[in-house]
Amino acid sequence: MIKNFKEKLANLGFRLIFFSEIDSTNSEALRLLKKGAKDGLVIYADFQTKGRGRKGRVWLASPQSSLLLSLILEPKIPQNYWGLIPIITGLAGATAIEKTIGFKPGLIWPNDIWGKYGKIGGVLVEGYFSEQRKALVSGIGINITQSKDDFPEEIQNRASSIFIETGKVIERERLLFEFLSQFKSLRDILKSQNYSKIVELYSN
Ligand code: BTX
Repeated sequence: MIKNFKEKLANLGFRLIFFSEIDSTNSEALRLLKKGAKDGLVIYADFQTKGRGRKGRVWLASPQSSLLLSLILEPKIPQNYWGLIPIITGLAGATAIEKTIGFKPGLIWPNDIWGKYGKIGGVLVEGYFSEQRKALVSGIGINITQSKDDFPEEIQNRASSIFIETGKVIERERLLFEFLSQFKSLRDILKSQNYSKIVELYSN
């Protein structure tokens, strides 16, 4: 358990809403944006009944097995650089895994996190554009505790988890905190418009 968790998140510029079950954290983030939710809100869940991947695909994760969250973002950078948001989300995920457990996963462009035994994580970024506001929802799913048998048959040979890769179990809250810390650092680099630094970090 991380001490003063809420306060530490607030220092990073985030507020968190938790759901033990939700259809999809991205869908909830889009609904909350409609109701006026602001930059820095994190929608975090134990379980999704309709977790979404890209292009109408599904994201499958059994209860409490994974890090599942979406960030509401109103990026303060020119809109033609918003395409870097999926990149920094995936990079924050991969770096957080490395910092938490010492295992460095690979990143496959644009937004997949891979280990030796398959895909460990994925990123889904969606836009919210109304007359008044432009915002993004950046969602990430990272498989933490699953064994191969825990995945549905159709993805067993392609899906992996931190446990499968390392044989170790990590505390989800620690990964959550590390992910948000990494995301904040990368976002600060984006804000300073040092775009080449992002490309450099992504390529290493
Ligand atoms: P993607 O379209 O690249 O990957 C989806 C594909 O990956 C599926 O078609 C399936 O083959 C495979 N797959 C499904 N579940 C898993 C899994 N747990 N591990 C490995 N492979 C899997 C990647 O989409 C983007 C995923 C984003 C998920 C997050 S979770 C929090 C947020 N809320 C939400 O609904 N989506 C995002």
